Amino acid sequence: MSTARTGSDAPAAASLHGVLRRLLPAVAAAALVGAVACSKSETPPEGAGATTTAPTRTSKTVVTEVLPENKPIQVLDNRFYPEGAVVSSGRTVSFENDGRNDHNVLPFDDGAFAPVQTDAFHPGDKATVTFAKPGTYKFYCSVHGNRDAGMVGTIVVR
Ligand SMILES: [Cu+2]
Repeated sequence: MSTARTGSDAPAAASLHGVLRRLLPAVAAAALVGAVACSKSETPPEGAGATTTAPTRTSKTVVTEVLPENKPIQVLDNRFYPEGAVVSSGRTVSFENDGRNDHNVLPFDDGAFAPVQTDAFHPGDKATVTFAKPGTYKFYCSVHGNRDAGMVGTIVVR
């Protein structure tokens, strides 16, 4: 039994090796393309400690757009607009439910800011959140998503 087993395993391992060897150039090429795309979108400052590990970073949400003083974060069906914004510390950000559904605005990290609850945020409602300290505040609507998907936004407080 054991000899039959090793007998059938060996060719499988060998062919896997062959497959890997054939795939390797393609994988390397894909990684290279990814690295180029990454460095292009991220544009790391020259000589600012950029290392070869940089391409592994997924620059998914780099928030740079400053939220104008009188502009709210619109809460739509089903997204926040803008999805990300930079504000100065101490700023009160207003959230406006411009959708046709109830929504809420919950911090990823419980207690990071006072949440806007669903029963206080019907269509047409406005709510304000004050961000006292600098940091990155991610938020989501639990009615239409979670921390990983759906209605998710980010406010960067400087
Ligand atoms: Cu929602």
